[in-house]
Amino acid sequence: MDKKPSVVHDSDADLTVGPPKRSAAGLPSLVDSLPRAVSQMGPSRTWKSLLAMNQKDGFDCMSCAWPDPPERKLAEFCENGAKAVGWEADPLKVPSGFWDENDVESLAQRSEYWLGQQGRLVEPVYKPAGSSHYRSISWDNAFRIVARELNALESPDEATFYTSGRTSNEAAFVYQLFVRAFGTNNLPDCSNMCHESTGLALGETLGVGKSAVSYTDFAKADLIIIMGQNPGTCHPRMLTALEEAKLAGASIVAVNPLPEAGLINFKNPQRPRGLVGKGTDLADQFLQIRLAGDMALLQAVSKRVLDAEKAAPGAVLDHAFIEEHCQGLQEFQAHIDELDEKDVLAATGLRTEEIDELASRYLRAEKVIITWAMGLTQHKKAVSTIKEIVNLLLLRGNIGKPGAGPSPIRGHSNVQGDRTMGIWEKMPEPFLDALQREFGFDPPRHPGVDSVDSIRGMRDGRIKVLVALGGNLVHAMSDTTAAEAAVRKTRLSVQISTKLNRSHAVVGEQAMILPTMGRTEIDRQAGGEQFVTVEDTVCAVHRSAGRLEPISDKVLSEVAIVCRMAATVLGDKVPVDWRSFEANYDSVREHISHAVPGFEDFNKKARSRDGFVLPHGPRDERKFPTATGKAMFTVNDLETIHVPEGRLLLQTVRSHDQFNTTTYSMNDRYRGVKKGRMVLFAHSDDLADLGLADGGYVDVHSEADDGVDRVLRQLRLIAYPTARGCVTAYYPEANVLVPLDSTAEGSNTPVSKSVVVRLEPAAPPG
Ligand SMILES: Nc1nc2c(c(=O)[nH]1)N[C@H]1C(S)=C(S)[C@@H](COP(=O)(O)OP(=O)(O)OC[C@H]3O[C@@H](n4cnc5c(=O)[nH]c(N)nc54)[C@H](O)[C@@H]3O)O[C@H]1N2
Ligand SMILES: Nc1nc2c(c(=O)[nH]1)N[C@H]1C(S)=C(S)[C@@H](COP(=O)(O)OP(=O)(O)OC[C@H]3O[C@@H](n4cnc5c(=O)[nH]c(N)nc54)[C@H](O)[C@@H]3O)O[C@H]1N2
Ligand code: SF4
Ligand SMILES: [Mo]
Repeated sequence: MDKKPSVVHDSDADLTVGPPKRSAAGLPSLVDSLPRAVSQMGPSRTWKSLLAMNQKDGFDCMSCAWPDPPERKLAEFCENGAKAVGWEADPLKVPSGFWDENDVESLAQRSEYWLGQQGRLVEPVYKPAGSSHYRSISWDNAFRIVARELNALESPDEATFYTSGRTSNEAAFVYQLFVRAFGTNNLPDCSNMCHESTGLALGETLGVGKSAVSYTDFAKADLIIIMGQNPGTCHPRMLTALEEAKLAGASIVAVNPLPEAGLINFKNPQRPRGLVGKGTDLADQFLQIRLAGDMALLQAVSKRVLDAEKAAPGAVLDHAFIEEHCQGLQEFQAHIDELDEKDVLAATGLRTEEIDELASRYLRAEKVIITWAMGLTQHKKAVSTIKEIVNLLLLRGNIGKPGAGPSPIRGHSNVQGDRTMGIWEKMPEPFLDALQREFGFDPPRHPGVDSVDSIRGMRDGRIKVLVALGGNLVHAMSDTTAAEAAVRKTRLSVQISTKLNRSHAVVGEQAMILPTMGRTEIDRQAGGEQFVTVEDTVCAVHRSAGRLEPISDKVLSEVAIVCRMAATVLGDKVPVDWRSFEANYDSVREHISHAVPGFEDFNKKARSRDGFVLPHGPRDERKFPTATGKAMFTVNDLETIHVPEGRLLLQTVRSHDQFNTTTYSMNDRYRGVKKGRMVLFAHSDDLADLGLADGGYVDVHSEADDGVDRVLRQLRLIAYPTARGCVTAYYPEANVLVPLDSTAEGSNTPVSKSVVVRLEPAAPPG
């Protein structure tokens, strides 16, 4: 077993627990975000950055992938966007003496919060083999070491190149080009742990793995169903779009084990009434579903729709649409006919009347949007569940018309764009062909490894070098203990980062940190000031240009780092002019415009104030680029998780004051928790059944069949209005409980939202 220190958590000595909130945003969000930003950045940086955020000539919010509305207000950001800017634009720098004072092992004993508070990284540092400390190094020497290690590998597949979804299109494109020219498709990304299940399910059934709606569709919908998503915290400005939809007559249904504040009521801080008034009640119906019950629910609603058609033939299904555009209805119908309502009620924990009500809302609506996020994608049957969303929508032609369609809501601000640019371990042949045409080298054709398989490869000694363009792989990954042991086995780990995190403390034999500029900063290169572009969750691409002076003249942009690394590693192996890419990002965009469909005239379109929307066959013309050319109904076998007596199902979620592995503060205002994260939300009746009490402490053991006892110790119990049988803890702390081999069928995404656990009483910490 690994003897190194395990993840350290901040003290919960001052933890307080109050009732959960019903409303999201309003005055508290402004009170919370602005003074915090001012104290972090100072007033001038705060206004310079916040007023430029999400404006047509400013920079794109680096927090989530929610789109900008067509018409912008003076202040077009939310509380959590302000927190993200404050975190990045913090003028504090990691001082040069820091590396002597803190060896790598001591950094591994610091919490994620502490690491993030040390300020911006401003110089490249390197830890040689056998040394306990990082030390300052020149950029040139840093790239030489990377080149030495990469070129010493027996095969390019012995290296893996991770990307987190904040990276711009331009940086992502040059990065994948470098990696493929080096000779591997090992391009795992955070999406492997995020919306991979979505891409696969939508790709197979509709031919395009992206949202089939536009921003303006929300206000045109009759019904919006929000499944497995917490927009009040994770996509706060989506609540504005939902409020607009609601005021235009839409009804809204929330499907979630937790009564998340934003789903129930929204006080729009952009409206005077929203600041002090009652707000808008958003959800017309709240289905408090059991974890992983959505597939059963969706099948049950489809069954009701099909039964209604039987009762009134010709009057319920959209026959014209199905005949012209779809395939597989009969098989689907035959399968759904067999659905047993008892299984549905057991899997969902819902009452028949609740499902009837949702079905009748669906039947009354002409235009339906279904949105989802991690509550659907991080389950064993995630891909099948999302295919059931497609089945339900296809029945009544709810795609390719205004106000209707499936709409996955993506996480990181440019995670979707990174994929479009080729960050994927299995990009399709036409993309690789285009690279070959454009750059004159033959990219490798065999698929690479994803995030989970990268960890397996490092664990088994097959992968010896890890390069990460952003992110915090060891702490975002499932099975923290296994992931950390794996990374520690590498020869070299390289992190390109803005701020410190656990992936700088849990490293290979040699380690390197390369500091980079963030979105808020002005990017000056030999060819003048540069801008980058990003793609949001509804396929809109637009430019982003920072307004603040860079934190230090020693940091480089991501594009510059990747280009210099590529030039040093590859020499003249491929005919690519990396220097011209770095000097002027127009030259990168010029290549993108030839290689990536939808980006023709990219340099011109990127300069238009409104940006542009990528083509999407199903959305625009009901054209489905699937294997059959039709939208596919699919047959998916229902499988309900067996939870043994006395056990519970655990999900891991984000608090209101974190961004993934970054902790902004120890609070989770909407859920009533202050100054602590080591908590477990559980239903009071489940606690009573187990002989446990609110305020008590438990050790949480996950029950996997590989015989490993994975445990998270001393969580404080909070009696909470969650679905019965379901408990909730915070990510990333609870990642220790998710076995590496527990992944979604097809997408290999860690199953972070349904882990069978056992609770054992424990002493309070301290
Ligand atoms: N402030 C902030 N914003 C963020 C992030 C952040 O960390 N902080 N992260 C970004 C990223 S990368 C992503 S991917 C998104 C994540 O956005 P979300 O997916 O909204 O985030 P989670 O906290 O994982 O919340 C999952 C939600 O799904 C519900 N849920 C869990 N399991 C089930 C289930 O089986 N069925 C149903 N119906 N519901 C379920 C949970 O109760 C919870 O409300 O947010 C992005 N935006
Ligand atoms: N148990 C559990 N595990 C999960 C999830 C879950 O819900 N539950 N969610 C999964 C999901 S949806 C995701 S997306 C992943 C997230 O996985 P990652 O994307 O790997 O993690 P982040 O915490 O977003 O990465 C934060 C780090 O990125 C760096 N950074 C910030 N801005 C920039 C920048 O502009 N450039 C560069 N180069 N670096 C920057 C900073 O150093 C920061 O510490 O985690 C996954 N893991
Ligand atoms: S909704 Fe998302 S992208 Fe928009 S300002 Fe808030 S955090 Fe940023
Ligand atoms: Mo994500």
